[in-house]
Amino acid sequence: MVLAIILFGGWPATLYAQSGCNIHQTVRLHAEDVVGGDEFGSSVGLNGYTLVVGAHKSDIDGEDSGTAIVFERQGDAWEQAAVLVANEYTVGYNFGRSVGIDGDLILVGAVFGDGNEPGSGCAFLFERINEQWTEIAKLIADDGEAGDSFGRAVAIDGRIALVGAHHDDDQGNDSGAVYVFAQ
Ligand SMILES: [Ca+2]
Ligand SMILES: [Ca+2]
Ligand SMILES: [Ca+2]
Repeated sequence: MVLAIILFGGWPATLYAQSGCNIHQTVRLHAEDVVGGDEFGSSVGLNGYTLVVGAHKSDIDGEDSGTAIVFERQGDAWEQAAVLVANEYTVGYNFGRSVGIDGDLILVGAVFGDGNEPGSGCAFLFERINEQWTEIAKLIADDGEAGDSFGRAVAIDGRIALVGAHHDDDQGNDSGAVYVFAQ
């Protein structure tokens, strides 16, 4: 009986299951079209039978634009279901540096994306609609400044999303900040 599932990052991402005291590897995930330097596995998220893996150095939309790859469990296998990119030109964004998932929502951080200022960082919200993952919102900090690293960490639960900006300077150099968004 599977009691818990633990995900480890790194290349390649590997799925482990814990049963009793013994932890054994059950699946080694590979994404299609991943190449050297993409850093697939730099972020991971799991909700039920859907998981998402960041590859924030992917050149899919220009150098280091980044991507996040969605897998869905089909029977005993994890099948690649979507390759997420933002609707805008994302060269250098590092999209996928962080990922969060809850139900039919996925939040993807783009730590060097354009927000309030170029390079202040941003995050993109996707919703699974009719089996298609569709971008529905872009999150930015209204007071974001270049280098804030908004999007280095994200979390989502229901209609509340969190985005970390650990290089924000409001309380001193790189003191950091977390932004809460509610729909
Ligand atoms: Ca790259
Ligand atoms: Ca800073
Ligand atoms: Ca600030």
